[in-house]
Amino acid sequence: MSRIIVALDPEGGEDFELWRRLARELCGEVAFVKIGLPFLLAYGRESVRELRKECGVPIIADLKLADVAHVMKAIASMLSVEAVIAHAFIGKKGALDELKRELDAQGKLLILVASMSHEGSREVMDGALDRTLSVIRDLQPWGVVAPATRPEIIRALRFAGIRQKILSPGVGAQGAEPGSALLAGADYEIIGRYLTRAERPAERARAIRLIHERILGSSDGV
Ligand code: BMP
Repeated sequence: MSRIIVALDPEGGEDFELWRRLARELCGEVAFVKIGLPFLLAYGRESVRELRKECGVPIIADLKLADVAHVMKAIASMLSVEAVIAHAFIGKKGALDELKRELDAQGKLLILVASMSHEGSREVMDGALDRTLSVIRDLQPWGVVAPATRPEIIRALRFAGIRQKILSPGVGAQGAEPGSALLAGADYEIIGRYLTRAERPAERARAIRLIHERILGSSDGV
């Protein structure tokens, strides 16, 4: 089982063929593909279907939803994906509680952002981590996003008893070493540019999987 989630984030002007090729190349090496607003704005909702033709792994829509319930529910139902990321800090009532019910009904997974990989996450979000954790405990999402760039946050979530899958961005281009988030207790490492800009993406993914395997033990079959 791979512990890599590849983030496909166009930065402007790339031909869709690039992502088609990357998906084809990386599909066998990753657990999930993550797309976000850049991908959807560049290529449209239909592109998700095109992506699927290249790659059978589940797709995560990372729109970091942070809105009132009816808007988030509408967005979630328009996306043909297996999982949806929302911000935890918006709270449950009139927002995440209804989104969770809707996603459960649609058979989609909810992933909540607890803390982010950039420095500014310390300014507001990390100060509210205790309250964010109580939202996570109450809602029991499938997964939680916590930064590879600050592994102490991942450890803090595990110490606080969070049993959800932890998905950690910040590996590679943002400075965290491959494997460092898994070492701290995460389940998956979200990796974008370090893979998508590599000369040989599949080769790099295999090298990362070897690191993961060494950390988790080969019995995991990563
Ligand atoms: P990259 O590996 O190229 O830095 O990309 C990181 C990916 O993880 C991007 O898709 C970004 O939206 C996402 N991400 C992040 O970088 N930090 C967070 O705190 C949460 C994220 O979802």
